[in-house]
Amino acid sequence: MKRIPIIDSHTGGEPTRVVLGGMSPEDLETYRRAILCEPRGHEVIVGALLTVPKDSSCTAGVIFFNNVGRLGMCGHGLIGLITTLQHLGSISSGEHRIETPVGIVTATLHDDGRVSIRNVPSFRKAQAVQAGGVTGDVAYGGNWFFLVSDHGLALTRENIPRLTQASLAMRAVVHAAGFPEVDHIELFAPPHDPANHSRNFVLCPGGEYDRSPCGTGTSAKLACLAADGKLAPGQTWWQESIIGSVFEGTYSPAENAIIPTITGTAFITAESTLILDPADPFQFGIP
Ligand code: PYC
Repeated sequence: MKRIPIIDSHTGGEPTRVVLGGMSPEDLETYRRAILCEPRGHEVIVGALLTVPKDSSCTAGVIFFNNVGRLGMCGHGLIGLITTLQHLGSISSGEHRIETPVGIVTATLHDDGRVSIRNVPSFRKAQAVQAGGVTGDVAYGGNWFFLVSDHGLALTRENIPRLTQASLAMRAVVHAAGFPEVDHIELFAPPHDPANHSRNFVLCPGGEYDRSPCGTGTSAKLACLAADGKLAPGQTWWQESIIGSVFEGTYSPAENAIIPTITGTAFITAESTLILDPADPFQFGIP
């Protein structure tokens, strides 16, 4: 029997499954779907494999993965990871450097349990790209996004199947338009709660939608707002998700980029050990 210890959490409704051991990064493709997907989980979960950092100034390294592959960075996942490390008694309040595949992210664990992540440099690559009847920006926030406001769709939970189909179609057109790196689509509309600035719907690479406002997506949004002169350094942006959860975003300027800081809260939901039985025909998940 193979045993993989995990801790589950959610950040703004979006689940993170931290893998504490039982495998190395080289094994990730073998166990990726076994860890995340049915029958032990579901397609929405983002995995976070703890690794030994190459940079000794870092508290930990992490590789994020989902139902279809690896992610460069994951904002909600990093908030979940920090909360998990606190739950384990491995860290306390203060700053912690975490090594991700796209660079070092500095996380601050606040005394009240909130976590702020100072993300990798984020920037807008292309403005006003025409893609199948909509116009949007291509931007990077640790992952690649196509950000659209003129979609004409209602950002409501009842409309999620339609938003998903429309976003999948947009992604195909954006790829054909010369931006094959875009793996997330982010749709914007006015917030439902007037305390916030905006509401979003984020399609993830594997066809699921982010329940949280998406940390890397909010970073990409801040980069576009900064490029348009619509948000000043240090000013707060409140981003609401399709289920109403909220991230707080600010940025500081950098060369041809911004450094976003995203704040949110995660909650631990389970401590568990996954068991892979060689006699189980679905030990590696349902293909
Ligand atoms: O929070 O950055 C994020 C994220 C990416 C995919 C799902 N969540």
